[in-house]
Amino acid sequence: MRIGLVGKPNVGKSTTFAALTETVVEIANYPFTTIDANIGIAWIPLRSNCACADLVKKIKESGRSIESDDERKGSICTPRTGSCIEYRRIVPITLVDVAGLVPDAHRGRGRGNQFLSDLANCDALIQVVDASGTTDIEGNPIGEGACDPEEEYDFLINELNAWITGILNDSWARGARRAQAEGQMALVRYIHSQLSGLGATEAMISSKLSSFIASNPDLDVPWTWNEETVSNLACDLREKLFPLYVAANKADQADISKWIHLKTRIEEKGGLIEATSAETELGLRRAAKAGAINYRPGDLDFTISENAELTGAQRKGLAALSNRIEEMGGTGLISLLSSVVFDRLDRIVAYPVQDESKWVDGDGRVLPDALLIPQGSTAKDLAYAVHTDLGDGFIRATDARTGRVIGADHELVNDDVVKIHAKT
Ligand SMILES: Nc1nc2c(ncn2[C@@H]2O[C@H](COP(=O)(O)OP(=O)(O)O)[C@@H](O)[C@H]2O)c(=O)[nH]1
Ligand SMILES: [Mg+2]
Repeated sequence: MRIGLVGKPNVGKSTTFAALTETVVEIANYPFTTIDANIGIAWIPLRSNCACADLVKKIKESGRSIESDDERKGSICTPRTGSCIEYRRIVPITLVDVAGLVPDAHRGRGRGNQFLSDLANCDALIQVVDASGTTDIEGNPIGEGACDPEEEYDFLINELNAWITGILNDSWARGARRAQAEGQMALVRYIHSQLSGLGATEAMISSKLSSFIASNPDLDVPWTWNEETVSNLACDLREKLFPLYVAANKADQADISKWIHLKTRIEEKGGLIEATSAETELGLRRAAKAGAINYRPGDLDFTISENAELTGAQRKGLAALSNRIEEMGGTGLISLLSSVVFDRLDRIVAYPVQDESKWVDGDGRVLPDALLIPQGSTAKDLAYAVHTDLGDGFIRATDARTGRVIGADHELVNDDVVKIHAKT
């Protein structure tokens, strides 16, 4: 799972990235602070309790005792990555802080080409916009309310569309001619050859192409399509390739009237936009890292640590952060990321194990992996998500909750615990 943070310079991408990954990256108030794409890991809590809660129940029912650890508040799993406290399991998402983007980046302006290649492998994009409108379209500070977040949104969509249009138009007539002799599948294959680097699949292209043709009944044969028609197709493909969600950032400085238009527009089309304050999240993460407060990713508030030694100024700073998140109902960042992953990209969690009765791996680690897989994934898909060898050698699987044997095509559901049997 890979999510790209995109947007014009100076909207708070690097701050968002730093907050979510707790990695200290350069953050400054001028364009092009981010020289190369930063890639990091963001942690999000699963929406349901970790399967170790059920394992605890299972063990208790069988009359065995459990070694408990007060700090874990009941959790008994041993995550290979992330953590689990009080059955709240935190899992990784790859996050890319994409280099700043300016209008006409698809023509190579600014760091355009870097931008385009950075986002090629992303499952979804989160566009960070400056809801407060304090920076112009190229990211230069200009004072409050002088720039409209809607303009930012439109420019980014236009850039993405222009990029894909450019790729398709490159040799459209020649590529589309093949369809004359070989039919629509040949056109699908041509488009696929052009867009496979961006993560497009033939199935995805085929379905988008069919619906595009169906909704434009007056279209002539593909090899005669003009640039505008190809561009309209590119828009449809872009929506599928790079679903785009929006963080209305600097919301701490922006009242809703500044971005309500954009919000209405996006929500009318079924899109997702949420108020965020990356700066607040970063402040909280750093305070938590320093041991001053108790604050976990996704929490809507925090408490001051019992043994924290704070100066008056630090207490004041924390009180300000506390006011902000009370007003906003959290900083919005994890909530947005979680909606993208679980509601929009329809990820479910599955726990592969090697021992179906103890729910451990070969080293005795309890529920070591909580993998996010697309809804509709089969047992064999899960095997591939663990390791190519496990997928290639797949024989059958066992549903560790019921003990039933399941086949390669068995569709998994959220929270499944699965033992995979494979030839090695
Ligand atoms: N008030 C406020 N300022 C923010 C927020 N997020 C970022 N900033 C500030 O906006 C400026 C640009 O941030 P940066 O993350 O470098 O933007 P980027 O160019 O998009 O990566 C910095 O001065 C940040 O401190 C926020 O949520 N609220
Ligand atoms: Mg940056």
